[in-house]
Amino acid sequence: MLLSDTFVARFRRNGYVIIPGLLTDTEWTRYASLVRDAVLRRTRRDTRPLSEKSAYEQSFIQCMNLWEDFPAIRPLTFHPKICQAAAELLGVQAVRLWHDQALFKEAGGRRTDPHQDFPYWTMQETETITAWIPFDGTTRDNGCMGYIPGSHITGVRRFVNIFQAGKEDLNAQARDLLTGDFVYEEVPRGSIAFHHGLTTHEAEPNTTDRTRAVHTMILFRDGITRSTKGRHFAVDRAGIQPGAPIASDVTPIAWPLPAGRLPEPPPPMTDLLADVPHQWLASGAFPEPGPAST
Ligand SMILES: O=C(O)CCC(=O)C(=O)O
Repeated sequence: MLLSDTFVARFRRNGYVIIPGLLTDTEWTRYASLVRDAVLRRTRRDTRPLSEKSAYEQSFIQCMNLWEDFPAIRPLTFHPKICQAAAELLGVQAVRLWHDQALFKEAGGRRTDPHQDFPYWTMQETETITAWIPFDGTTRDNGCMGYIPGSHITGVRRFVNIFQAGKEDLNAQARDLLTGDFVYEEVPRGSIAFHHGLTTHEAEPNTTDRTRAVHTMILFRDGITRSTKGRHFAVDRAGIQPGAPIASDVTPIAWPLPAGRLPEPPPPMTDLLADVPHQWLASGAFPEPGPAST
């Protein structure tokens, strides 16, 4: 075991936990720079100021599946210690990657609205976890997360359409999720916050003059099956049918991996481009075809 029983018990009780020391200082610095560069590259054609973006985009810039077109980020997304920690917190033998994503809350960026993650995913079973890596740490001022402790085990599940923030009454949608008070967790640089897919969470606005840079990986128990409803590129790209185990090169095993072997990415998503929700495109979920860049 990599983690102490205390961390595991805290995660199982609260639905989130903050763990120090999974990356070396050298790794931390290197990946911070690589992820920042990748986000700059993905967003280089978007010159809009924050005020012209949608309310959703004002919560964060979202760049998904960086592991596919930025090979230098792959060792972070499939980092053996982070992925092993995720498996231990869930109490499972193996985890797969659903997708990775950078979530950059720009200076002046608004609150991330309260939500659970799991309703966005087309999975039947719920052993899911996000590793949330804030490269400069997070504070109440720059967009730290707030979690409702124990909300992952209340049995409540609710889809909150944060993509339509500003257009829909998200407070009404989220009402059932507010089963307790949010606990805001400042995460020191060097620590990683993990939360369960059913944990209700939000993030504070960024009132500083610096972007809050975060990379995340969403991991799920190997063996979880596709739900009967909904679409998501993580299953549609590989033609996974409802009820079938979610297992393909789009969602590869993240832990355990043979030492030194990282998954190879699937073919790019261009064939699905005609028919995808706009937020996937806006968020860079569909990398441009062409040579991989680092
Ligand atoms: O980084 C944020 O502002 C929100 C993150 C989040 O909701 C998540 O990782 O599930």
